[in-house]
Amino acid sequence: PEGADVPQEQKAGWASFIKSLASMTGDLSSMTAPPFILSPTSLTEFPAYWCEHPDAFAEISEGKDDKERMERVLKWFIGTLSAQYTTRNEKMGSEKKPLNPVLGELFYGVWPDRGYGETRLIVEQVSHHPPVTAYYIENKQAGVRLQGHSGQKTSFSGTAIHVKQSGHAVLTVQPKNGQKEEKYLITLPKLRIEGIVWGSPYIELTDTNAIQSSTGLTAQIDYKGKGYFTGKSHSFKAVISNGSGKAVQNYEGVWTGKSHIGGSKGPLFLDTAGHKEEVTVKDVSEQTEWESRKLWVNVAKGIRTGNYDEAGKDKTKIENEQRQRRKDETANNTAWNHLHFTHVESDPDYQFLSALLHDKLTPPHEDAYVIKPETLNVVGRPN
Ligand code: HCR
Repeated sequence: PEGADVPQEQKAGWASFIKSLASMTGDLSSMTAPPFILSPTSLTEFPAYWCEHPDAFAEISEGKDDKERMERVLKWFIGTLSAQYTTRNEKMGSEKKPLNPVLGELFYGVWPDRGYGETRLIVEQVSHHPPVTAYYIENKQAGVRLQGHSGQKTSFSGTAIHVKQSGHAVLTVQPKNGQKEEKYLITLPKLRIEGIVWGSPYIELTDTNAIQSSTGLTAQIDYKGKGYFTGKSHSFKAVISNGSGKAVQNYEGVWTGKSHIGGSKGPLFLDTAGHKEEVTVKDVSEQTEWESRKLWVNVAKGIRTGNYDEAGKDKTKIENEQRQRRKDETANNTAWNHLHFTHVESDPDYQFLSALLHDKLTPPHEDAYVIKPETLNVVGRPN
């Protein structure tokens, strides 16, 4: 029945939240939702999901030729999906509403060297309305780095929330065998959030996304839920094609478990159900004021312990401070400066790589947030 998974005392709140979804105008992040559906984690932490298999990320550069490297990029990419889209279900019982980051919020992390070099993560919230998160992930020793940004446009169909992701990522690989540097443009899939009426939301990926390499190779990934390819949820089919659009290899399976090369009975391509390595983050006591876990410490504690009054009070305090900052900027005619990223109106990598795609993207250009190399070792914003 409707609202079956909603705590009794929050059923009315959930019903009115669903009602308000109908009039939402593309940005769900700033809407107030009942406490049972709140996550204590800010969206600035989500880019860490790109690298919970730091070994797969590092090993891309060891591929012997462009085809093998593209296959490794695909393997790493498919391997990120279960972390990106099912972690909250596993840890909190259902998808939850993440904390809406403030402008300038920062998140840093590392995956320690386990024989393939250290991987570093730098995240900055570069826009609040609409929310946009910029990130940079690099393993210097392995010669791989990922730069991207992420935003969402949400709409409600009556039963499901549809999320169109904006932004893209560019992966740069310096092959270990000395071959020329390669770039891979990664576009992002669409999401459907199901289970809303019951109060236990979960994500299904829909539609398609692409990985376009500067070598000419393309990987296209198609997503289907239950009842399409296999009768299983979270299914995908992927195909790697060469520059003339001819398929060179197919893959299929589920992104939450096993997938196979060729067809469903082919050799194992990947099993994503295994171990994932969470990012290592400094203790809150060692973080600066703009770092996510420090900034939200009381709100997160309130949500975790069910002390929603405390959570609400601190959230209001943070939001009021932000409002004041924006007012001051308008009054003083100053602009907020990003610490780690520079905004560019048109990303040259996107323009070049998207032009190589068979299914052309519209528009053919997109903006980007480019890491400021000189700030790579800066931690925290000077107050
Ligand atoms: C849609 C979503 C915020 C955005 C999250 C993104 C798209 C962020 C970029 C990551 O790389 C991947 C990713 C994973 C998340 O699954 C996705 C979130 C799921 C829910 C959340 C909504 C804004 C909140 C919906 C509120 C519901 C649960 C009531």
